Amino acid sequence: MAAGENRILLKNVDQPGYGRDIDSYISKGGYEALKKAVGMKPEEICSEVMDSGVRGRGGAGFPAGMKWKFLDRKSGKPIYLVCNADESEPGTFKDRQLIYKDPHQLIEGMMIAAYGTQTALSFIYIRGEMYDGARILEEAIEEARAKNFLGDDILGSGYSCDLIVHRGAGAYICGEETGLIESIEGKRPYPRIKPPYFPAVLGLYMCPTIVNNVETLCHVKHVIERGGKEYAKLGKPGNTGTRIWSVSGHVQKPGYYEVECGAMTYGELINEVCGGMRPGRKLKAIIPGGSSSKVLRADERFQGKLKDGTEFDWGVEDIPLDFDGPMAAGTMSGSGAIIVMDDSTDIVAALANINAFYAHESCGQCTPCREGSLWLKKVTARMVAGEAREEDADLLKSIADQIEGRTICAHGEATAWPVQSFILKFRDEFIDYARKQAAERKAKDSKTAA
Ligand code: L3W
Ligand code: SF4
Repeated sequence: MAAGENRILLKNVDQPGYGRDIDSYISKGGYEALKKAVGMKPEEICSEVMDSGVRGRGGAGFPAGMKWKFLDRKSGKPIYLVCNADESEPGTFKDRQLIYKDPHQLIEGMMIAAYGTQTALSFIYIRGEMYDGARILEEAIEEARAKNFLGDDILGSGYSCDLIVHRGAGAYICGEETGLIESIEGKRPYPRIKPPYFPAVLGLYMCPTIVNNVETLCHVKHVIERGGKEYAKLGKPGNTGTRIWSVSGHVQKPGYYEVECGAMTYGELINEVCGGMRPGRKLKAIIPGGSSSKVLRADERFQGKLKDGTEFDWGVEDIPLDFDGPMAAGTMSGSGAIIVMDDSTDIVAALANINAFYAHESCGQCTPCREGSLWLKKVTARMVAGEAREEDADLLKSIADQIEGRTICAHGEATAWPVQSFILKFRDEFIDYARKQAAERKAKDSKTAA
């Protein structure tokens, strides 16, 4: 554990002798929270989660207790619980640590959530590439079933619920909750239009469904163990608990770090926990919350008022490491994936890489996203190939502007925001890129003519 971390979810992983088997887990107090939970009323579980203030760790930061409250319990239809383990946002590698190294923590969190919401059947939707993760979960589920932590009449409570592992086939859009639901139903993962109907009302098989991220469901175990109000003392109001940040890029010690929300800034995480920039290099930019989030320049300043009325005047490195800090700076903490870029970064090439990803992963259902993402990819690929034009910055921005807000799911924004923010913040670099290439071409032509 690095200095500055406060490990709750990752407390046992990476400890010498700690296996991912059920005996290791039980030896550290595993499944005690489930035993406590089944002695409580289901509505008490939901109240504890509400009191904890725990927010979704998948990308949107939506309060988990609120999502559970939205469940349509009067429909008479079965309720489903789905764990979103599709983890595909570029830069994100936290959920897989929890699955590969401590699968029972997730299973316990899910069974508590299932009991609290009176779920009829639960699923873990795991990304297709995580073959080992699916096998590890299957084995852990069998161990848990043998000890009656899931299945029929869980711990003699009279409540029964099974847990099914469903493997995806490697499409990013299956991480979008309604695309994921379509995929479990055996269809192409075309996201559904929401609002008006969110999964909590019409989800899997058109029944009320909760979709929560792996990390969120692991927190549920700790909420019940400590009690919601006690859990809420971790972090700060509105940003409770810990978060696991995936840090990649040009730092000395990239990796996953669990930090109490708001306990440090982005700068402290990068410079102290991650060992700072590579030798001789300076910070150029940060993508603070997965490739879908808006890029921040190292020399930007942000001023304004927080929700509680506090005025702020931050540089990038002063932004609090929580949900609301990045929002105040005009971006988002998303899935907690921090991509650090130093002054050696070719910003056009970085955007070309992002554009190629979103074009490849568009499901193709809506025209602005399908066609627009492809054009963005083509333009930046042409720039990187040596055919950049000065007007490309405006062209890219105009394509992105025509995608944002005009699509069925957030993949449209995820495609548009990186482009808009890269152009807004590094416009000069895009223009210089074209000018430099034009000068090189001219020099080459005169040499050939001579
Ligand atoms: C019932 C209402 N439920 C909202 C629920 C909704 C969902 C959650 C958040 O995008 C972001 C996106 C990616 N009644 C409700 C309601 N809900 N209002 O609350 O909803 P929403 O629409 O704000 O967000 P979303 O569509 O879930 C998620 C970003 O995350 N992202 C991608 C993450 C990728 C991973 C990964 O690889 N692990 O998670 C990255 O930053 O761009 O902005 O459940 O149903 N009135
Ligand atoms: Fe598919 Fe893109 Fe439309 Fe989302 S925005 S539904 S990914 S085409």
